[in-house]
Amino acid sequence: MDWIEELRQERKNKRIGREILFFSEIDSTNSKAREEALRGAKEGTIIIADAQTRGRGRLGRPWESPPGMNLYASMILRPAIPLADAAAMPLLTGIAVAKGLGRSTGAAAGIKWPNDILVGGKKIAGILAEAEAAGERVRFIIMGVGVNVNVGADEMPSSLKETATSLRIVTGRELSRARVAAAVFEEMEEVYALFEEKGFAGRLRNEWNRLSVVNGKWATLSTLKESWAGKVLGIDEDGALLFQDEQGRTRRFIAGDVSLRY
Ligand code: BT5
Repeated sequence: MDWIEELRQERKNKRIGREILFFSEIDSTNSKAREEALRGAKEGTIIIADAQTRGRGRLGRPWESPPGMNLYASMILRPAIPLADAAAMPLLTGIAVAKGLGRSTGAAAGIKWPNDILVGGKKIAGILAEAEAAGERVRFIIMGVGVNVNVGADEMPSSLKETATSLRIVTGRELSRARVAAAVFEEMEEVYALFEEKGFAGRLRNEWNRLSVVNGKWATLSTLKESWAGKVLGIDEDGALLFQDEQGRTRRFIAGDVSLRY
């Protein structure tokens, strides 16, 4: 049985992954998921590709997506929430990915705000959220997840050698993509249900802060306009990152990139 069939069996009576559309090569699973969502695909439908030719990150950055070894998946979600609450979606997906990787492989995965998943300080997975609104409400959200599962150190492009890793590199063994994906989707099923029931502010926010690798550290936050250095206090109820500078002034950021100052 191929890994997609194994994953379908695993998810068939669930909500997240009840339907899985597979492509051996595609430009970007997020683009395909958006097309399918516009055509009315049900919540929980997942698009998976073996390879992406134009896998992307935030701000048009590329996501390396070689064939035959990793996970590239986009979930179609239709949460009944105002657009203003959609900022929590990538954060709760970060929780699901970090816990799913831990559960399926034992890797100690943490989150670097807003939603990089790191093991041993190196990026092992990334998340790309793209929402479509209908007035003030969310029509659908595409949650794209890329996980480096079996890519080897020697197969990484040289630009990523210092900053990226994979589950195979950190565990020293070849892993089943079906098992890793099933664990991530199962965790997603749980955090998403909790989010719908109770929102992000309570348990999910605590869980996020527990998994964060930047809390309590000195870091620099860069946006397109500025850089700001301070100590990370954690995320607030809206998912914004709180910083405190040397003078004790606090600031909150809703977007940007964090780099740790060692
Ligand atoms: C992300 O963006 O980390 C989100 C990546 C989401 C990828 C998934 S794959 C399935 C779905 N379909 C898509 O088209 N996308 C999603 P960002 O935080 O902007 O990080 C991008 C940066 O990460 C790049 O500029 C590189 O420095 C680095 N990078 C690229 N490919 C990588 C890889 N495979 N592993 C680790 N780092 C990578």
